[in-house]
Amino acid sequence: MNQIQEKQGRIIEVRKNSFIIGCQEEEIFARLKGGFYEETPDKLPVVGDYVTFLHNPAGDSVIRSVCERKSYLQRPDQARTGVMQPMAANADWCFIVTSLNEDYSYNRIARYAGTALEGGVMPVVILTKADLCEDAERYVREARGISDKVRVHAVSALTGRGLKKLEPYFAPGTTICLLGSSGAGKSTLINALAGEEIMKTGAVRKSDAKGRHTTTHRQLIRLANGVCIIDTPGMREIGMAKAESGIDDTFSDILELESQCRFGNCRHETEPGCAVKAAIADGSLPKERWLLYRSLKEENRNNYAKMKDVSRRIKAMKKERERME
Ligand SMILES: Nc1nc2c(ncn2[C@@H]2O[C@H](COP(=O)(O)OP(=O)(O)OP(=O)(O)O)[C@@H](O)[C@H]2O)c(=O)[nH]1
Ligand SMILES: [Mg+2]
Repeated sequence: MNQIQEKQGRIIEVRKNSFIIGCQEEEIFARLKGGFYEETPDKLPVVGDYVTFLHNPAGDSVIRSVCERKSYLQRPDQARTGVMQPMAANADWCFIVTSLNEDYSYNRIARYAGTALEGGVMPVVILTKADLCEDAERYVREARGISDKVRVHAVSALTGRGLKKLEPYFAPGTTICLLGSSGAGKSTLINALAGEEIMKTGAVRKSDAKGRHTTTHRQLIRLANGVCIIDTPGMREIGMAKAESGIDDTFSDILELESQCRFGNCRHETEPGCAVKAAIADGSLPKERWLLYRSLKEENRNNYAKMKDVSRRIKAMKKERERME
């Protein structure tokens, strides 16, 4: 009997004009109901979303609504058009995957941490390829200094080093989203943790250790132990926009210092009694950390202003279209 039924499922893949929903053991192709096209991009289903849909065993199933999210990862799109690109919904942990070679960057980890915290996801820095690094512990210490909100682990999928320490994150019902550069070892890590080759992996260039975008789309994988993993294609960069509170959370030590300045509106320039300047002078706040905080906040402000401008223009165009109709 080909009866159409309303069901609930989870988005496991987003394609150009269709979605794949995981529902019990089935994978169901679906499209959006018409009304979605009036919505802003953050209202559209993304990998990890729970949705209600009309299941049509004989044809197209139709997504009717997106359930309330407990977390949402997004970033400004790489073309810098002033719109946000959704990455994943309902993740509990965000594994920030960085390999211990040229890929490692304090600045980039701070950006990912800000993005995760802004989205309501706990950041965990996974320093991969520890077998290629002589002093992995030095990087672990440095990465821990990025924020008291991040946990840090050095691992090697090749030797198995550190993988046991990741087990506590794998409680049944948990969703883990992996973010990082191409070639950082995201898919390899998933395979190592799953104990089987679920994801395709690819070699990195010898000259600069960069990958070649082996994973090409975001995908949710359900492991046998009841854990869901969202693998994502490598990112070249991670810009800051709409991440004000995520940046503040990452750099909460600086916020604490700012609150101790003599003047509430201290610009940390020439004012007397500035706690930030005092901390830089006595070495307790590294100057580079302060400069990074300032530059991320400024980038965030500039991108946000651009975004508001784009949405104003879209609204004006929509109004004009309606007037002409
Ligand atoms: N030596 C060593 N190589 C590793 C390790 N983990 C991954 N690699 C290698 O790094 C290369 C890239 O790994 P992938 O897992 O495809 O990287 P990815 O992050 O999924 O890359 P994209 O899908 O392009 O985003 C592969 O050649 C892996 O074998 C490790 O722990 N040690
Ligand atoms: Mg991959």
